[in-house]
Amino acid sequence: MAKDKSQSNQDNAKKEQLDKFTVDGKDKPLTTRQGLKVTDTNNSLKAGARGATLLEDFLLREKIHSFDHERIPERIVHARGSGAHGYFELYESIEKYSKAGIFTDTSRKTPVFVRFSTVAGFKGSTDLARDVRGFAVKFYTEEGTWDLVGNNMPIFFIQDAMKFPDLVHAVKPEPNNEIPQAASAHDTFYDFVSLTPETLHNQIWLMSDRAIPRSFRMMEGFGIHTFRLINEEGKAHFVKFHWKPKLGVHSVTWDEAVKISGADSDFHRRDLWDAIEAGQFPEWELGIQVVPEADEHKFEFDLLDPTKLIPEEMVPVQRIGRMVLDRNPENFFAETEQVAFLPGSIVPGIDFTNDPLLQGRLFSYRDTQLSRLGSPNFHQIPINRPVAPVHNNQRDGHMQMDVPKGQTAYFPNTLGGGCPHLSSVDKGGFESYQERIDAKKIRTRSESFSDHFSQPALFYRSLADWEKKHVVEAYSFELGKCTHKHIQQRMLWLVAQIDEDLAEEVAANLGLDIPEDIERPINQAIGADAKVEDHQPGKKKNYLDKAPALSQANNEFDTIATRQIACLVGDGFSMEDFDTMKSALEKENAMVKIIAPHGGTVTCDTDMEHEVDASIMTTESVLYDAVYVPGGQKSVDALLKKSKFVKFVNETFKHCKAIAVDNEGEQVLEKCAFADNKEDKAILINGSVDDFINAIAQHRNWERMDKTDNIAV
Ligand code: HDE
Repeated sequence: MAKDKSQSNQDNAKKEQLDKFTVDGKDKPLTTRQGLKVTDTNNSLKAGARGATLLEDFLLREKIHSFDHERIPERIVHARGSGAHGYFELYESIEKYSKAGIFTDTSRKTPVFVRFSTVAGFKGSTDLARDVRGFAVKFYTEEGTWDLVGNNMPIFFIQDAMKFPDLVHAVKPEPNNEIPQAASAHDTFYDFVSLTPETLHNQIWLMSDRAIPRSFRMMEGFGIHTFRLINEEGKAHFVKFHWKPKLGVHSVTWDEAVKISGADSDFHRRDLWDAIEAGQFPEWELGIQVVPEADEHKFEFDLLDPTKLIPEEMVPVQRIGRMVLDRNPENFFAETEQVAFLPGSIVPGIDFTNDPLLQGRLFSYRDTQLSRLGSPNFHQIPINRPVAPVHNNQRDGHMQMDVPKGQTAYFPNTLGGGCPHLSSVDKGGFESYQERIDAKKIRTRSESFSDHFSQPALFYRSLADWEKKHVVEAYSFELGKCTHKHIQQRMLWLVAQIDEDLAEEVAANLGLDIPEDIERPINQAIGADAKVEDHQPGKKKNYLDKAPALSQANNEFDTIATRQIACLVGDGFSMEDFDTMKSALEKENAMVKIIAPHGGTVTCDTDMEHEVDASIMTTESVLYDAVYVPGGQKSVDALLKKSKFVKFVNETFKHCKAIAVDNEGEQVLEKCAFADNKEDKAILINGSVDDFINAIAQHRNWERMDKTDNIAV
């Protein structure tokens, strides 16, 4: 039953709700928190102009007191994040799988708030850390809030919530000196990883380009755990959730990541903000992999094991709807910082499984909000308020914002007319899926969870050569930062179980041998009495030669929308060259930025003034996706006077990006270290604009990679 979308009262239900709490000081007098108008907020009340400040000064005390308490604890993990508002809409009802309104009503535009994050770094750390990215989505549905709190990688490091504090303590800065910040490349992390082979799958993803995305807008998202969808008849299907970005999945190189961290540590945050402000709304499709309950044991891995993915080649991803982010928050703290995601927030039609990691998360998130936001009433903070009505008998606590009416706050009651009343399942009441459980109480790990090598090996096999090279370099960097040889060697042995060639290349870079064998860690942490030999990872299996969907080489390369193109010019540049290129790029929604020897304006050869976006002193090539140098002798002479322009182009080459020059612009290439490499398909000399656009859409020309090692920048 599809109604006209413009009539949907959910269209901006969350926005309308937030608007009621939004405060705007424009054209208003400054007041105290009690509403008293203020005449002076620059000087405290004193006895004489130079004299002692008076305790009486309630204006000073209120201002300072509020300031003293501005900070709240940052998230223990995922502290650094960026958020945006948007909506989700469904293509076609999937009622055969789920009865959730969001999955059956195609007329709805469900409001969402999304927060992307890094995991290990503190709140002020760099966006470009090598790390997993959080991808948390809050759906404000008519039946209650559903939080899909995922990551940009489809698997997790550990299989059981019990190990989460150990994992996080190992990767966070070391406790004695709080070093290093936002980095996994240190001893404690690899000490833990090398003793915990279940981490190896997520670990190799962490070594891949997925860990250094070009943009939040160019990342996939995954719910990771297997969940359940429940239909109207109460029948369940297993499901994995995927987010597929419209702009494709793209990353930067490690050399760029390191340099971006210095040039603009807010790179991802700014990129998301700017794209939305420019009306280039990021978009993802929601995909589901559905497995009938009867097929639960049909796979060579356990569906409940969060260190395993279901290859898309075995169970295809069905794209069922799309999410668009179209509005930046009004206030970072009120919205992005105070948003509280709870994997336990689900709606009828969606349910959990017994994945032991998911089960632990159901407790942790609500718990952590109490210390982070300070009160069980955190759901009343505007960003966290459901758009579905809320009525219950939970009362009081710090910062109660609502004023619950009536004499009763208990159930059952007669004095309150039995209200708020219960709902039957057919009136939308939630009922847990009635899974049959008949088991012994036992503290252990299922044998079916013990295969730790097959999927990391499948992942590595599925990568393109350039991606494999990046993985080798990442392991070499990370393990090279470890200062204990026994940790490096244990890691080399484990990596060799995944792929011997990979381990050999890393070992050569470290100047170490791969040990024949190592003192085996206990695979499954089952206590002091465990026999080491009984708890080793299973033998590597090969149930699929390659899974092409795991490689970034096999994704969308058909758009240059929002790509940043640096146009290097000085006074006197050719307006004809510039204008032709700029209009063609902007037609494809790319962003053309003028980089000049100075700030202010530059004048082209038709005497028109153009606003400079950045002077060469304030910017770096790593912040752009491609470079263009138009003709104009005077302009090129000005560029060649500042060596940073040549460095800029050399670096663009090194990072395998597209380069175009027209007419006199070619003289800049002549000064570059790759001047004898101009045959490259992503270097356009007086070439066609379409070829340049296509080269940018390809993201990088990785065929160039072997020629970049000797470019010293
Ligand atoms: Fe989280 N995680 N996590 N996590 N997680 C938190 O909750 C936790 C896990 C994820 O933008 C915390 O509100 C445990 C997997 C995201 O606000 C905390 C376990 C996945 C975010 C917590 C996991 C995630 C968090 C810290 C193992 C991907 C940021 C602050 C059992 C499916 C949400 C907070 C945001 C945040 C606990 C494992 C994703 C401490 C115990 C697996 C995206 O509660």
